[in-house]
Amino acid sequence: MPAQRPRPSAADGASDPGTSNDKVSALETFRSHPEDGVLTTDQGVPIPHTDDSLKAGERGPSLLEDFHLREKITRFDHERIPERVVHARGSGAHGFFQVYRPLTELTRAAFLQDPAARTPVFVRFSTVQGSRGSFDLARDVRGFATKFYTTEGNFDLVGNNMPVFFIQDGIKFPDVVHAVKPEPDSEMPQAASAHDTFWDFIGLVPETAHHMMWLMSDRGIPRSFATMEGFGIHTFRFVNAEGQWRFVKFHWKPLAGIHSVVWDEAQKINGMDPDYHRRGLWESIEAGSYPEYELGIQVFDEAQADAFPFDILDATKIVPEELVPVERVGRLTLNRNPDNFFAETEQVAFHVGNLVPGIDVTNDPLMQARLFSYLDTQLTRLGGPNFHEIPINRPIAPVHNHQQDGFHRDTINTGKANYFPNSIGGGCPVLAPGDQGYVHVPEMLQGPKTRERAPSFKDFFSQASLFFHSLSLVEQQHLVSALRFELGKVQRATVRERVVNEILANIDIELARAVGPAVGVPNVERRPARDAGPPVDQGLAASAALSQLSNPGQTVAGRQVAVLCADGVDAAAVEQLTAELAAAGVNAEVVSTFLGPVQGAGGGALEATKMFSTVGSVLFDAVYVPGGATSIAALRDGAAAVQFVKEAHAHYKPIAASGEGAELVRAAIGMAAQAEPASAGGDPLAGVVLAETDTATLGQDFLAAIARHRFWERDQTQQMGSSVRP
Ligand code: HDD
Repeated sequence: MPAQRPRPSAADGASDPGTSNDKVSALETFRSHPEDGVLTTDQGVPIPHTDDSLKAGERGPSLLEDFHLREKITRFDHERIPERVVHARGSGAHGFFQVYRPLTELTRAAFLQDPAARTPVFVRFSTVQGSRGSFDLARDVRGFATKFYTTEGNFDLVGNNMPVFFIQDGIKFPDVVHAVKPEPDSEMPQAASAHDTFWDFIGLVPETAHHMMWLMSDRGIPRSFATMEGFGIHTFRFVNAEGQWRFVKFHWKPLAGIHSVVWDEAQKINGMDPDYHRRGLWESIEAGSYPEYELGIQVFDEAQADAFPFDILDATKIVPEELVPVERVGRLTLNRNPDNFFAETEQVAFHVGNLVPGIDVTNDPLMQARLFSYLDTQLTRLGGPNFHEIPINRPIAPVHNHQQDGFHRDTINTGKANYFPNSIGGGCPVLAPGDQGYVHVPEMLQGPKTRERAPSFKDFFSQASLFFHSLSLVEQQHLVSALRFELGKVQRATVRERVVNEILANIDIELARAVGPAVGVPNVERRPARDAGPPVDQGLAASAALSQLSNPGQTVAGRQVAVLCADGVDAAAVEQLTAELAAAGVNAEVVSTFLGPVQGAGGGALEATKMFSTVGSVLFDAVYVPGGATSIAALRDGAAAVQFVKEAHAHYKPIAASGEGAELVRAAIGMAAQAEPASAGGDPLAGVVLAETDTATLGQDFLAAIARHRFWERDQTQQMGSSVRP
């Protein structure tokens, strides 16, 4: 029997491979824990290297003969039954995609040729870390997986809401996922990266730096699925009918802009409505405020790629939009909710290898491992090899082949000819003519069979710094707060210290100084990170596309406004404003102390659909307080309405008031101002639209404020980027 693995304690510095900067010697580790033995395969074969898959050349494709890679990924794929081992919590929607212009010169992909054609799609959004029943507003990466049911078969774009990934080679995927998921002894914490194992991994694997920065930024807590970007991440290839190919990166650009919540809201929303994102998606579609995204492409050739200051096969790197602009080439509209969650959202199976003629992969070693993993994991999750027959996975293109039998076979194959070639079945199905079938790009390969990382992958920090320096001051400040929160939850001082001095300090020394002292690392110093190569000048100081503030969007459709009312409310004013909001796709709900009819001052009634005891301001994007002396007196009597406005104000949200409603708003803001130290400065009335007597432009002004989303200038402390900016 193998010996039990010893439990290193927080004080067990000797066993911590990170206490010195020297590369960990396998022998030393073996000496300190001989009962652990050396790393082996499941067959007991010793493994000297588990960070790179076996490739044909250091930048070449992964090899099928890499039994260590396949065993490691296979074991990982089947860890969870029946929920997905990652991306377990998901929400789906049907829709369609339409291309703006024929992309014939770039690709022969059928669905990218005809602007009149609508290609059906199914999209599944997800969080990565949590279980199926976890909450939506975890600080996490969001999956953004799209299945295009094209006339030439299914194309799956299985992306995320961040353009880079934690690791460079898929062989490390089990490691990063194990590190971020709940810890194996206690199964804690759920859906959170703020724990020792995740940050231990980050400190020891500096290639994670760039993605870690995206996760700590506001991108990790999106306002909704409709207000986040999507990225294919890897470099793909477009191939045209002549066989000419170029590299391509895919983007989804949300028409509603890129918006997030603040961390305080996220934590409250998780308690108040754990289904916040799922509900938002569902209700927007039901209301006809369809989430929409434009497909963006960055196309470049080999010569350009060779000149970039990074390797396009490295999934921890972006191609800055300043280097290759994004062309918006089509639109995705999500317009139908699933009929059945399990049958569709749960059973949908995406696969990076679901490619159509005209789109090909590259030798990105992260992508290469994915090409194996998805189909493999789905064999277990969906109970056998026939899951492509489940309605949500079935292509609209006809399927003819000799695959047969297995669990849950739906198709009834007929005839005797179940092999190719055959004469007794008329030779059917025949091969697709060369100009119609899928042909892989005939790339020349050379190089020694090797487990190595190319030197061109070794600059781990330049783009992490570029990201940080591209953020606005307020976004930088949020990132600092997120790092303080996350590292503040890490119990082992050595882990915190390594992240501050080996990771953050290499991204930006001021960033490290802003975080270190708060998390018990007072002596901040830049120390070399493991295996990191020298920084490579990226040729630009900042990239505007990386800041959410420069992407406010083109529509406010889908936003939610709370209208605070009690009996005696100015119902006419409410009806007028909510009609203006509705025309822009904004949903207004009457919130009161009770459900049901709220009497208007001059007769008539409004319907309260929400009450203070079941909702909070965190579930809305903005607040409107209409007039009506009796209504305002009643609302000011109870603490709930004032607290509602006060909290919305503290979260920098747009607030509008008409008539006597302005009094309540002023009182709430006054209380908010008292709560903040006067030295915080700022403009508390920014984004507060008060129309005491003249309401002519109220709707228009309020909608403009909603489009801004947040008013950070209310509070000077949200601008204190000077302490983190270089
Ligand atoms: Fe993955 C699911 C996205 C790297 C292995 N992945 C999964 C989903 C998304 C992504 C959105 C959920 C799909 C759904 O909604 O059903 N994964 C990514 C992105 C990656 C990435 C953007 C890097 C660029 N993934 C990655 C690697 C591996 C996997 C390197 C393994 C070598 N991913 C899986 C998986 C999952 C999965 C274990 C779990 C459930 C499933 O596939 O069907 O195979």
